[in-house]
This record gives sequence, structure tokens and C-alpha cells, in this order.
Amino acid sequence: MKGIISALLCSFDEHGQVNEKGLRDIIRYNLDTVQVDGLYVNGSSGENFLLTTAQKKQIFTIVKDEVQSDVPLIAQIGSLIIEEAIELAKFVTNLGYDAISAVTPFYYKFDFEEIKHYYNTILEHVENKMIIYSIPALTGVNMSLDQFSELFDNKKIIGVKFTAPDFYLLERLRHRFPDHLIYSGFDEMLLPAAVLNIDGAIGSTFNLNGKRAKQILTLAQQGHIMEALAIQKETNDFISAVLDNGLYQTLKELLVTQGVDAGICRQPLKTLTANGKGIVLDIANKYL
Ligand code: NGF
Repeated sequence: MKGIISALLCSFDEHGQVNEKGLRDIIRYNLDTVQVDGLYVNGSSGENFLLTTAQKKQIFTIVKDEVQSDVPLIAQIGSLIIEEAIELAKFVTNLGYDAISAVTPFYYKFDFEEIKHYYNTILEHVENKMIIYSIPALTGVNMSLDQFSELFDNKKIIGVKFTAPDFYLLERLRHRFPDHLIYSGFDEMLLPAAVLNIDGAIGSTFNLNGKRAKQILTLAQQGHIMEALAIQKETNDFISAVLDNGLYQTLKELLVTQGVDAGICRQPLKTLTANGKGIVLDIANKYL
């Protein structure tokens, strides 16, 4: 489960329903064209926190059916409703997902004991491996090195998806846990994370830009930092254009320019205006 892992986008129709054909198209584009090393399903990029339980299960099922065992699959099952997290953890484990991942519980200001209880409770119910999903900018949950260490005492917790710009903490994590899987989560910061010897990266922009990301990771691992930096610069020109136009909407519309039926986002995420779609064409012409 190392390398460049796409945080999979999902295709929705104008009624907010999963467009199965579109989702299969997105998966095929990731596997056949971008050639990513794995898929992270129902994360932020999959609009997970806007989905019903039935839709989450539908997506997990379609992805496994399309991918089979071609690349590793990680299922994000985290939920504020712990029963839902457990139900989804069991569901994807039965489907044959290689690992589960769960966002740190958010909204209420949970203390660390509560966060630890959340992970350990999910894992009591399921025979699978867990990747913690740490994204403080969206959850408000910051964990210290010692707190990660306490979570890692549970042997089923095998790694972390680290979506934070804290390279001191990332270096300390790598140093203290050489055998845990550490994935970076900010695609625009892949190079500095790669220099710190991460195992891989999980990100939204890899749905389109995964080949450049793979080059950055590989070059950094080989010590060719300035060459990697040139590709990170080009990547960041691409990412900043995408972010300025609306992250998930623009990524989906970019897929549409490549012949992928990527659909639109679920409400309350906006749909692109005609002007926004024009910008997408410019981005596609320049970077794809
Ligand atoms: O989309 C976000 C929200 N972060 C993703 C990634 O860390 C998480 C990142 O790729 C993710 O994609 C998922 O859970 O599905 C950014 O989109 C990217 O670096 C652009 O900022 O922060």
C-alpha cells in the first residue's frame, strides 16, 4: 500500500445520486491512464460527509467490483456516528478492502481519550488494519507525537494519512515509527514530505496529476531533489489554478475534458458556472 494513492472522486448526477457508469469511468481513468498505486475511497474528495450510509455502501461496492484486486483499496469509514463507522468497517472488510481509515472525530471538541476510544472501539469490531486520517485544518483535531504513539499501541493501527503542514511533527513521526505507514495528504507539499521519507501520498489531485506526483516521489526517494522541485513547481501551478476555481468541481470538470463522465458535486457544493468551465478548459490545455 505504498506510492501514489488517489483520493477517489465520485460522479453524481443532478439529483445527487451516484452515477455508477461515471464512477467506473473515474476508476478506469485512475487505473489505466494515470496508473496510480491505489485508491482511497470515500474520503473528503469522495464527498463522504455529504453522503447517506446507503450511498457510501453503494460506492464501496462499485469500487471493489471495478478494481477487484488490481490495486490496494483503502476505505474511509470514519463517522461521528460510531455505529455507522463500525457498520461500514464491517461492510468493507467483508468486501475485501485492504485497509480501513477513519477521520478523527470532529465538530464536538473531543478530548484525546475520546478519540482513542473511537479508534479502539471501531477496531474491536473488525479484523482489518486502520490508517488514522489526521486533517487538523478541517477537523480542528491536532495530535501530538505521544498521542500518535498511544494510538499506535493498538497493533491494528498501521499508519496515518497526515494532512497537515507540520513538517517537524512529520519528521518526528517518521523517526519514531519507521515501520508504520505514513502518507502525506497535501499534494502541494508532496516534495517536502517525500524528503522526510514518507511511504506514499493520498490526494485528490492525483486523479489527474498522479503521474507528476509519482515522479516527485520517485525523484525525491532517489535524492534528485532539484529535479523533483521543478515538477512540484509545475504541479503547484496546476493545483493553485484548480483551487482558485473550486477544488472538486474543477477536478471533475477536468476529467470531463478527458472523456470521463465525472458528473457534478453534491449539494451544497456549487456547480461550475460557464466562466468556471472556461477556466477548466484553459487548465486542461496547459497541464493535461
Ligand atoms: O481535499 C482535501 C481537503 N485534502 C486532500 C487530501 O488530503 C484528502 C488533498 O489532496 C483527500 O483527498 C480525501 O480524504 O479524500 C487536497 O485536496 C489537495 O492537497 C489540494 O489542496 O483538505
